[in-house]
This record gives sequence, C-alpha cells and structure tokens, in this order.
Amino acid sequence: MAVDLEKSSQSVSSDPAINKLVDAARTDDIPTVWDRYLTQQPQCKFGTTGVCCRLCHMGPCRITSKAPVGICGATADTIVARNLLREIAAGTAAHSDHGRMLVKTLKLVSEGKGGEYKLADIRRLHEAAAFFEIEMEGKSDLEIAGELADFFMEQFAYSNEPNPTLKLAPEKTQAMWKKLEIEPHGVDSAIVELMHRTHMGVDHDYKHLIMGGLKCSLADGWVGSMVATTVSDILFGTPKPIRSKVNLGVLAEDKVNIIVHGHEPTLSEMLAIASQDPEMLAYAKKKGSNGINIAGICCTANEVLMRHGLPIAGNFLQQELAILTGAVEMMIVDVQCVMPSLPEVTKCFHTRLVSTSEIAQTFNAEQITFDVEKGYEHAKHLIREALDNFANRDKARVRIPSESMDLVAGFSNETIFHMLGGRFRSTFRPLNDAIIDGRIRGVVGIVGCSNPKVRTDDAHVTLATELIKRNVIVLQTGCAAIACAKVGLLTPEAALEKAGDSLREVCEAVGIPPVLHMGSCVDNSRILMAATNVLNEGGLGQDLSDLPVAGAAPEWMSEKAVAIGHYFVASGMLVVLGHPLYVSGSENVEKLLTEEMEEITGGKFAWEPDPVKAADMICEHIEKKRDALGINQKRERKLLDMKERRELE
Ligand code: NFS
Ligand code: SF4
Repeated sequence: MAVDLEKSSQSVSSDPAINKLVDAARTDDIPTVWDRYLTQQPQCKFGTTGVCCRLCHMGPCRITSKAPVGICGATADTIVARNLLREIAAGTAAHSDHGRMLVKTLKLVSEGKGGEYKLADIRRLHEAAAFFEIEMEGKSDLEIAGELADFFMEQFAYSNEPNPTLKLAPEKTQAMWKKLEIEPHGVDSAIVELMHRTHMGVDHDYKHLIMGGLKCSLADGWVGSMVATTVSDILFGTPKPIRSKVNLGVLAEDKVNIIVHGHEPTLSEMLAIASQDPEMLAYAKKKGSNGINIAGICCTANEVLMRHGLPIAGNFLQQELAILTGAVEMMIVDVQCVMPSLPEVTKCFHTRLVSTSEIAQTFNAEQITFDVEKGYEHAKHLIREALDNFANRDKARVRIPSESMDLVAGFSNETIFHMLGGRFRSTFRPLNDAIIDGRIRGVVGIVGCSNPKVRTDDAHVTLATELIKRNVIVLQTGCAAIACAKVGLLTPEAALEKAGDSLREVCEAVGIPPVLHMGSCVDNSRILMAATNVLNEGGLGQDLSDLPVAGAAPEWMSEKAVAIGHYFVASGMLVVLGHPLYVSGSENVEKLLTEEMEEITGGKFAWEPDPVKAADMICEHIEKKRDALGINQKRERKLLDMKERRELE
C-alpha cells in the first residue's frame, strides 16, 4: 500500500524499531532512504510504464500517444519487453556471479590453496557429485571437489548441450522447456544472448523477446543459483534448524558490534569463526568489550544465521538505520543491495565502512579487498580494527532500539526431509499426505526485498499471517524472511498460534513451524527443489504447474527479484508481486505475462498491492489446482496405500 511519508515517520514501517530510528535521523538531519524517496516524487511515468528507451543514441525515445514509436520504429511492445529483459539479465548476472565466486573458492580448497576454508559437508559433496555423474571411485574428497568445481565452472560458458543442472527439475517441466526452446546452454551465454537480443535493431517481437527472458531466468534459478546454494552447503555446511535473534535490538551496548552486509558468505564465514577465536576474545577484553557481536544485514545475514546462528540486525531498508544506532564499530560490505548512501551516514558516526569485494567499491569507504587464501587472517585483522574503534563510540549518542525477536531458521530440503521422515527414513510423504487430504491446502514461497514504496515489512507479515491462518504452509528467503522473523513468525510457538487448526496439527505432529526460513535469495533454488521434492514424492500431479503452490514478492525492488519471478513463472508457478513490473506501457506484454503465459508454461504473474487480497488470489489459485488434481472431493481421512497413490497420479 502506498505510504504517506510526509504525515509522519510512524507510517514508514510496521516495525517500531524502524520508525524510531527514522525519527531520530530526521531530528539529526541525516537523510535516509525514505527521505530520498520523497525527494524523487513524482517518479517518472515513462520509467514506471517501461516505455522509455535509451538503447541507442538516436534516442532516448519515449512512447506517447503523439509518438507511438521510437526513432528507429520500435513500438511500445518492443521497448517494454527489451527493458524487462535487461533487468532479467542483470538479476541473473548478480546471482550467478555470486555462484561463480563460490565455485572459485571450492576449486582453491580442492587445490589446497583455500586457507582455512574446508569441505564442511562431505555428504552434500558426494550427493552432488553422484547426481552430476562425477566418477568418485578411488578419488579423495578433495579430488572430487576439484572435479565438481570444474563441472560447475563449465555451467557458465556456452555449451552445445542444455545445462545439466536443469535435470534437477521434474521431467515434465524439463520437457516443457525443451518444447518451448527455452533451455539455457550456459549462464554467461544466456546473459550475453539477452544483451545481444535487446541491442538496437535485433529482436523486435515482444513474444519472442519474453520467451528469451524466461530462458535466461532459468539460467538464474536452475543453474547459477542452484550452483551457489550447493557450493555454499559444501563449503560452509548444509543448514540445520538453529535458533537466533533478529532486529536492531540485537546490537549490544557492552560489546563491539560488527555488521556484515551484502551477499557472498565467504568472508562473513571467517568472521563468524574468528569472533570465537580466544586470541580475538582476549583482545576484545583488553579493549573493554564484553565479546564480539557480529550481526548481519540483507542476505549475508541469512547466510551466517543459517549456519552459525549469528543474529540479524535487519533487512535491506535497515542498513542505514543500523549505523544510526551509534553502536556499530564497523560495517563490512561486499556486493549487492549495499546502498551508496552508507558513507553519508557513517561519516556522522564513528562507524568504519569497509568494502571488501574486488568488483565493488564504495566511494568514501575504506577498501580492503578480500583474499580467500588469507581469509582467516583477513577476518582477524578486521575484527581487531573494529575493536580498536570501540573506544571511539560516543556513548551519549547510542540509541539501540529495544526490539529484538527470537527465531528459528535453517530449513534446507535435507532438514525438511529428515524432520518429516522421522528418525529412520527421509521423505516428504507426510507433507504430501497432508496436502492431499487437505489439512495443508498448499505451499507458498514469500520472498524478496523491502521497498520504500511499501509500508516496510507490513505486506510480508500480513501475507504470511493470512496464509498460515488459511492452512497454507509458507517458505521464505531473503529480506521477506527477516521481516516475518521480526514479528515472531519464525518462532514455531508464536507461528503455531496464528496457524489454522489443521496446519497447526500437522506442524505439531512433525515438529516443523508453519513458516520455514530456507535461506538467502540465491537459496530460492531451495524453494524450487522443495516444490520438486513434493512433486516427486507423488500424488500431486506430474508437473510443477500441477502443484497447489505459488510464489509472492510483496515488497520487491531489485533486478534479482525480477529474474526470480521469471524463473518461477517459467517453472510453471503463479507469482504475485506487490507492485507491477515496469510493463504497463504495453498491453500486449502485460497480457502475455499475466494471462497468456498460463497456457505456455503453466505459470503467470499477477500484481496485487493489498496483501489480504493477494492471499485471496493465491488461495483461489491453490484451490483451483487442488480441484484439477481431484483432491478436493470429500474423502475420508485415511492413509493411502501405494495402489491408491498411484491411481491419484
Ligand atoms: Ni534478495 Fe538479498 Fe534483500 Fe532483496 Fe537484496 S538482500 S538477494 S535482493 S533486498 S531480498
Ligand atoms: Fe529510440 Fe529505437 Fe534507439 Fe530505442 S533503439 S533509443 S527506440 S531509436
């Protein structure tokens, strides 16, 4: 819902911690994202409808009723589709480059050049190697890791064959992609192809363009992100349920506070370990700090939460606010979702801003480029510097909000299998049975960012609450998960109270919460696999598009979210966005994405700003799928035997 920011900062968010600090910032005359959002009003209609083209220097061109085509003759359909494709390409590039950095680290580890990095999950390594048919006989784990790293690296370049990681998807879904000719043949080549097709004077048919966009998005979801998640699990461990805390209240008065912000888990992993190093703890004591508090922002937060239980300071829109608490000695950033405004905020405090990626530098921040081989030393160095900065904290200016909330995270597919299957066998069966007999109506992924266009966190929380109330189980990643965590939706106890009766019954029986935090944004690959696992378990159709599932991104803002939305749609799922893609300038493109696509991939987009209406829309979709599966007829609640299950299929 649109926000009236002028009225009062109290309206920017449903989170009091945010509102308090936005007030404080305004008192101190330090602009934040919400103030800059106001300065940008009104936002350009040509941009928001997608009809501004600056792809060549005859332009820029804008489509109006007086000028219905660009100088080259491009129509609104072509321009809108091309702009959308460039967003998909950028989103795919971001996730996949993140994946590539991890593959490089895996390769270094396999060669003994990985410093303190190790193979943390050998089982996951073997599973992946087996799936991708890497010969393991007589080879050491390091050799297997090296070959797997080479195999993953090959996924980026062009190959004559479609990416083998697509085989992780259900067979019928793969067949659909083949028929539509949208199987990617390499991540980088898919991105390059989009850049080529959208260059002036190349691909002009909006339908053909959009199908090309889907192909690239599949390279994001089923290749680059799949690789990123798998390698993270191998290097840092596959997440298991873990308790922690969330919101700015996790910052400590009596300890040095270090914020890790960005996306790649490599450095933050070492920081997490180094913060427990006796040498570091002794240094902390010497500096008068009661320990070393490392807290995360954005998806780095999700990564270190899932594996180390480190607390989360906040999601995307809380990055400036963390500094405004006056209690952060150092903020360490790498890539993606890092606002260029940060130095403007840190300069008002003692906070040191350190940028660590070789490809990302922030003007007016310190640059200390991270090196895998020296990762641990590097982490210790940063912690020492932060501790040295502890004495510079101005205690009079510290204003840590009291808000902090418990949460449980760490629900990888492996964990869900294990929890559902009980002690002796791993299976999704109990979940499928509950969906088939209607105790659970369906499964919905709520993902994505926060955005000052929306009352922060409100849409995430309302949608998740509405869905669990209606007996729909919710899977989460990214900043959406952090939003829900802040109100306690990720504590099994609190969430169970809000869940519908039959969902609660199932969750209590198998010991899972109704809202499952599955990780960072690249871990949306885990949501794809969860849907695939449900399908493969049987009884719920043949294709991902048969499942009573949907995706939602109520507060999204990034190009990565655009790519994610498309790979869910390309995989056959309904995706409900809280605000539309920039496509309304082309009726044809909008109709293709929101209506006709259902006939093509089985998935489609919808936009709905009101989270309650979004829940209605999603539930209606789920019931339609259930009807089509024939599982909505009144049936006695009984356990199905194998024969009946086969009949259902
Ligand atoms: Ni996803 Fe994660 Fe957050 Fe959005 Fe940014 S941190 S990768 S893009 S803002 S969820
Ligand atoms: Fe204008 Fe065509 Fe150039 Fe775009 S590609 S800026 S529509 S002339």
